[in-house]
Amino acid sequence: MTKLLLLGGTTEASQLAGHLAETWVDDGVSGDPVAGRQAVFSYAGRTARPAAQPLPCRVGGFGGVPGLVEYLRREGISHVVDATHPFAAQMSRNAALACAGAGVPLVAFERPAWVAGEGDLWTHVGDMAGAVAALPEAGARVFLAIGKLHVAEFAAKPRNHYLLRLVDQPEAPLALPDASVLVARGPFEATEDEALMCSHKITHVVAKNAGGAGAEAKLVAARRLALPVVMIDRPQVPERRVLGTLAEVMRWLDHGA
Ligand code: 3Y8
Ligand code: NAP
Repeated sequence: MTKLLLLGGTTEASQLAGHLAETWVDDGVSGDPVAGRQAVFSYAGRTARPAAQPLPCRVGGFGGVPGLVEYLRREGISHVVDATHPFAAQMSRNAALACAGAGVPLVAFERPAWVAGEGDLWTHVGDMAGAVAALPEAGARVFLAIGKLHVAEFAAKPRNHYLLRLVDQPEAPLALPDASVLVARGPFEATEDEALMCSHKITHVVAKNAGGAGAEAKLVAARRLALPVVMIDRPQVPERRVLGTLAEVMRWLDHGA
């Protein structure tokens, strides 16, 4: 009996959920799930209206490592795929520790990091503080497309203008005195991001090295506009097996390969 916990929140997670919904549910005739194979999709609950998934879905934290161990045991989870974002380091850390503790096999399904190409003007920094330090003291017009979690750190350089792109309308006033907010959900298109950055007279872009296509548009636009990009490198996560394609994940699920 296979019962998969799919830790989601990214394009890869949605891709896998769609594939499992097609191949792990019935043949359309019997109406019963294929004997012995189930999957549950998990969101953290960070956004107001997360995209619907074609699998049974749970939303919210598990309660740290102990909560996740308890969940794995209570729900009889036999496999975990960590398809969270490369910056969801806490979740990945908890999954690695909980699966080791509960003896449940785990793989990460993760896209490779972006690498600077011809014409890219990137400055690599190790974390958000490094990104703030890399910006001018004043006069810059910064495209902050990093979500809302770390916006307050940029208040250390209040004399720049910030364009924020958020998934939901902020509930509280922003910690930045000179900012404008765009509410939009990816994936984004390079031509639209180029037009957006031109209309806002952007001089700098701050990005997480998310990898994948969903957040790449602003990097393509920055290259076309010859704008500098402050690239935040990925946080450290514990050693675990990382698979890069849907086919590899399915081989692992179906044959343990
Ligand atoms: C809640 C689920 C899918 C997944 C789509 C991907 C692509 C579009 C691009 C920019 C960059 C950013 C942000 C981004 C992208 C995909 C993917 C991706 C970046 C949703 C989603 C959830 C989240 C959480 C959200 C964070 C924020 C990060 C916005 C759903 C839409 C900046 C990351 O306002 C907030 O609180 C936003 C929080 C975590 C980063 C942060 O730290 O603030 N993602 N994003 C998931 C959950 O609750 O478990 O609402 O439908 C998913 C997606 N966002 O199914 O197609 O795969 O990366 N998400 C970054 O990459 O830098 C936007 O604006 O250019
Ligand atoms: P995080 O900092 O690594 O996790 C913080 C806590 O949120 C975790 O300890 C866990 O709570 C809970 N959590 C995170 N992901 C979860 C999931 N998929 N299911 C259930 N609980 C989850 O995570 P984050 O960076 O805030 O990301 C939250 C979600 O947004 C993830 O699903 C991630 O894939 C998605 N996302 C994040 C980014 C990003 O830039 N960080 C970008 C795109 C999408 P407990 O400890 O209580 O279990």
